Amino acid sequence: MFPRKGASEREVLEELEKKTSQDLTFDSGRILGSMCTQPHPLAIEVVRRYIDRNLGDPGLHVGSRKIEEEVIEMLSNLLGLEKGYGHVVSGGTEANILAVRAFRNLSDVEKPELIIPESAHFSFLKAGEMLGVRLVRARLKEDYSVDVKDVENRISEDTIGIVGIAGTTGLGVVDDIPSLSDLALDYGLPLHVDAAFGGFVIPFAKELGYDLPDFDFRLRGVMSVTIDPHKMGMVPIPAGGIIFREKKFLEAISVPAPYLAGGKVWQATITGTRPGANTLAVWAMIKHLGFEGYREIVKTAMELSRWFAGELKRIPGVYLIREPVLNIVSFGTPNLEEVEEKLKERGWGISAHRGYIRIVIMPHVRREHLEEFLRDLRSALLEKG
Ligand code: 0PR
Repeated sequence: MFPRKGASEREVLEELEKKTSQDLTFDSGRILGSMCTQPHPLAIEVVRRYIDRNLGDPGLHVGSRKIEEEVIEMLSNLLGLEKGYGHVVSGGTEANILAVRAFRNLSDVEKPELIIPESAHFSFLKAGEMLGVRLVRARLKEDYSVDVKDVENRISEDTIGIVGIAGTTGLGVVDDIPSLSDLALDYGLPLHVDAAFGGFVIPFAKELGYDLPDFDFRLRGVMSVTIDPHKMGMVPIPAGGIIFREKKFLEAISVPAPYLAGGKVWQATITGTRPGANTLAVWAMIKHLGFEGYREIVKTAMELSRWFAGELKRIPGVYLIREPVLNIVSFGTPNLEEVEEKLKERGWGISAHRGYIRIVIMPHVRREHLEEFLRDLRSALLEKG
C-alpha cells in the first residue's frame, strides 16, 4: 500500500534493516556462488559522493563524461588496444546485447544468425529475442570449451557474427579465442568475446604465469569484448563494460538525443539515464589498484581455487567437473540436490547449476570460509550416508 503519511527516517531505516536481515551479505563469507563481491571501500565512497551524476545527459556532467572516456581507454589498454570505443553499462547482459545489436546493424542479411557456444550466458537469449537474431549453438568439446570445428560447420550466409567466451558462467572455461579469431578473419565475420567475468582475471593471471590463451584485441578477429567491473573489478553494481575495436560499431547502434544539455548527442546504450557514479568508481578502482593491485587480488583468488579444488578431491564421492581454469571451482556429489539443499539450509549462498555446484572464489571469499564450507559439505554427505 502506498502510505498516506510518511514515517520518520529512523523508522524507515529500522524497517529496512529488519527486512534485509534475510539477505546473505558478502562480508559474512557465506556467499560462495556469486560473481559479485563486497565492493572496495574506495568504490563505495566514490558512489556516495557522486550518486547524482547522469551519464545519459553528458552535457550536464562534462567532467564525468570525460572520466568515462578515460575508463574506456584504460579498459581498452588492458585488453590490448590503444584506443577503443564503448561504454560502462549496466552489466554483462547489456554489454552482450549491444555487441549483438552492432553486429546485426552492420550486417545486411534478412534472417540474421549468431553462432554462440552451448556454454553461453543466457543474456544472449535476451539479445536474440529482442533483436530478432536466431541463435545457432555450437557444441562443446570434452574440456567444455567450444568446438571450433563445429563453429565453422555452422557458419552460413546468414551468420552475422561469432561469440567466444573467456570465462564461462558455469565453469570459468576460456574458449580457444585465437582459433575463433582466425576463423572469423577467414570468413570475414566479427568475433565478440564475452569476458564479463574473465576480463578482470585473465590479463593478471597470464602475467602470474597461468597458461591461458590470448582472448582480447591482441587477436585481430576480435571486434568487441564484454568486461564487467562489477564482477572481479570490485566496483558496486551496476558496472558492466563493452569495448569495440572500431568506432563504426558504436555508430551503428547510436540514436540521436537532440534536446539534451550537450546539444545533439548520440546514445548507444540501452539505458538512457544511467549512473555516472559507478563509472567514476571504475575509474577510481583502476587508478587505486593499478595492474599490480588487481594482479595480487587475482593471485590470491587463483591460489585459493587450486587449494580448494585439491581439498574437494579428497572427499569421497566428490568430483570436479573439470580442473579449474580461472577462480571458479565446480563439482558434483552423490545425491546432488539433497546435498545442495542441506548446504543452503546451513546458510551457504551457493549456485546450483544443473548437475553441479559452482563455487566462485571472489575477493570476499577467504580460506577459513572455505574450510567451514568443506566441513559442512562433509557432514551433509555423511548425513546422506
Ligand atoms: N556473461 C557471462 C559470462 C556471465 O557469467 C554473466 C553473468 C553475464 C554475461 C551477464 O552479466 P550481468 O549479470 O552483469 O548482466 N553471470 C553471473 C552468473 O550467472 C551473474 C550473477 C552474478 C549471478 C551474481 C548470480 C550472482 O549472485 O553467475
